[in-house]
Amino acid sequence: MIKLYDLSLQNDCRPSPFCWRTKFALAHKGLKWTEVPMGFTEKDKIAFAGSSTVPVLKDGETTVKDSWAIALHLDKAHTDQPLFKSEMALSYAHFVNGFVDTVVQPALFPIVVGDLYDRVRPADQAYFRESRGKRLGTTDFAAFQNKAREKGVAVFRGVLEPARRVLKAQPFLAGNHPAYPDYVLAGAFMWAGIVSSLVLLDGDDAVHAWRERMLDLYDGMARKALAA
Ligand SMILES: N[C@@H](CCC(=O)N[C@@H](CS)C(=O)NCC(=O)O)C(=O)O
Repeated sequence: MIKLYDLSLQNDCRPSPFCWRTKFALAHKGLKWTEVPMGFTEKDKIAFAGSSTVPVLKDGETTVKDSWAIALHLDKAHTDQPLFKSEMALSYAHFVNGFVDTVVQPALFPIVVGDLYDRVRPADQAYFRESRGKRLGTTDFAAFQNKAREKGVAVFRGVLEPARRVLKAQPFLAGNHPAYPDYVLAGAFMWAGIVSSLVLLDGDDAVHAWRERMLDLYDGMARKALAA
């Protein structure tokens, strides 16, 4: 039995980009799992894992925290349908993981932070204001977002250029079939798409067509979450 601890916002919507990496990875491997929703201020639920962030995965007797560590664990513990088919595939995925963590998501955060705050559960708003306010230097997230959007959407599209070049040549970052590099980038789009109606991509962008393919995967798992 696999249990995934996932961040929950208002109406139990689940935008965590890191948890989406894990959900895609589990679906890729054909594994079944149940989810345990957790609010920002319900860290007691994941204290058993020694973690203050999600995803946390409980796989039988094994507990794993951190999305990258979870991906490595899944391939070791469940060898069918590998996420990483070679040492080189693993290295490429690791690179994309770092690229999304340090470039893509930081470009996205300022342009959706106001919308994100609006979706945080009332009980968690003070925590979000305090923690994200420190990071941004303001708690007026709506004004910060408005200002950030003046240039931020173009900046965001710009940072996607390395992915765009690959996706002009092939359907998925991993090649003809999706794998972990795709799940990592798709997680960032799920984060934004679940909390915000901001149009991030032009319709003729190769990244747009790829995102549609990602939304269709695994019986439309991600598309259903966006529509909810
Ligand atoms: N490096 C971690 C990052 C996980 C992370 O930052 N998760 C966010 C949710 S998107 C979280 O749990 N935040 C809790 C908080 O900010 O208090 C991973 O890849 O799992």
